[in-house]
Amino acid sequence: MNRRFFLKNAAALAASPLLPTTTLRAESEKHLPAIASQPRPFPPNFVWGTATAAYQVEGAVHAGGRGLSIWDTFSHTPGKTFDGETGDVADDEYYLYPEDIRLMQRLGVRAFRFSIAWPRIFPHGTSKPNAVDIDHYKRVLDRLKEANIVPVCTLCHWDLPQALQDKGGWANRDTSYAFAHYAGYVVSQLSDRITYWMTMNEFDSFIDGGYGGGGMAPGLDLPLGQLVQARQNAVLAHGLAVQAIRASAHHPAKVGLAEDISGAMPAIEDAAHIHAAEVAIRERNAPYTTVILEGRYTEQYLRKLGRNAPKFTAEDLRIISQPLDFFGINVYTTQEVIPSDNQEGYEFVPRPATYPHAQSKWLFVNPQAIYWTPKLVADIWGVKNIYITENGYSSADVLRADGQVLDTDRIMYLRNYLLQLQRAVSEGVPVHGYFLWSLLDNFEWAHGYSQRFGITYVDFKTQVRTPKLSSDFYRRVIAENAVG
Ligand code: GBH
Repeated sequence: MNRRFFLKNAAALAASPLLPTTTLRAESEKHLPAIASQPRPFPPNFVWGTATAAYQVEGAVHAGGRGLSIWDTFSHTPGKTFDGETGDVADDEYYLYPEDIRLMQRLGVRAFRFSIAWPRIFPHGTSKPNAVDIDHYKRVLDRLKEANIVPVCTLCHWDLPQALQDKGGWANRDTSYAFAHYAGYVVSQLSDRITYWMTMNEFDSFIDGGYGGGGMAPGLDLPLGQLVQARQNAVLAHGLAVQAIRASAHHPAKVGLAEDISGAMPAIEDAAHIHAAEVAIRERNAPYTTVILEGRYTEQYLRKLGRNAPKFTAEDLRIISQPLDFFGINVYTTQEVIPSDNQEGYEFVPRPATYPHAQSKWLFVNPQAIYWTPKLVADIWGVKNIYITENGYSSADVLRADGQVLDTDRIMYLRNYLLQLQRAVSEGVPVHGYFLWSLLDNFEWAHGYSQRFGITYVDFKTQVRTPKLSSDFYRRVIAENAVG
């Protein structure tokens, strides 16, 4: 398209009496190797995928002996979610998974990131596992295998069994051991079908959002000291689960997690700004990524918390910082940093009121997020295997009478983010794959069904799925292994 555009304009210019046409032609030919219109390639083995999570898509909350999770309780509590919406039915994927696997085949994805519902496997939190739903996941995995799609499994995408919440949930250290027990059991049952495992999704979202006054289940607002201990229990659970996965796998297992790094990027790309962003990102992620990758809390984190600092042993830190096979990063947005002569040495720049955002007000659009976040993680911590485990955009999608959803804003977002990802990969940032959030519109937590992240439109009354224009965009990216 760019090439044609260029030629048309070159012709128009050539017709102008003011310019020497011959030179212009020669010049334009020289510049023509239209770099701008050439798709920018990804490496041959780059993994393209899509992502979902159990409570957001499965529905069937009473099928197969499933117990309650904190999201059942929370979404059924008046006033907690948009319009009182719940995940009771969601995308009905518990039953419709063959159809969704066909959607993925149409896209041509190599991998599928999904999560297993903990309350399906341990309906009562601990005690006896429920074999019925192990069989359910075996059927899903066998179907994926037939479709030649590699499963990438998250063990907990926020749906903590309610029975464990009744004993304090993540604020109770016993939950860390219960999680490791669950992880070990699932892996013992499914390691012949799954190689890639992620312990958890986004600590900050379900801990600070769920226990620190945010809008997430279980909807608590604990005193700071207890919140800080819940953070520590969650990273401890991750470390214990990494050990349990490795101990229980009968087949090769690759273990990682999916972390929503709280982003920081240089407002201007010079050495001083980049340094400020490095310092900022390490401190901003002190309770999660930093302690997992460094095996210690930063001095600033401990000093600022004072008497509320986490209680831990040297052994805890060793467990928390188990080496990982890969590091997953969910990238949506970031925040600019400038150097400062304050005590920290950096300052986060407040976003101007005109800063663009998606339908979701928190989702500030900044394509550089997907360049800087993995780059800084690789540079600061020497991480060698990074996957973008989520990236996506919510749009006020409209299903037209002719059956099309023309989500050009989502395409604009994806194209610009993928161009920045290509920039990172071509500079040697070790990102090996990308999982688009999401395969289909789904239950967007406290926002219910009011915010659509899918590249497939879902009519939640009929469960009819309609690929949006962005599906065609992504299909092309995958087919060409390039973005242009
Ligand atoms: C991811 O979170 C989740 O992993 C995924 O389940 C989710 O569907 C997807 O992104 C899209 O949101 O609504 O103002 O209270 C991304 C990080 C953290 C962003 C919590 C929204 C709540 C902000 N999310 N945050 S608000």
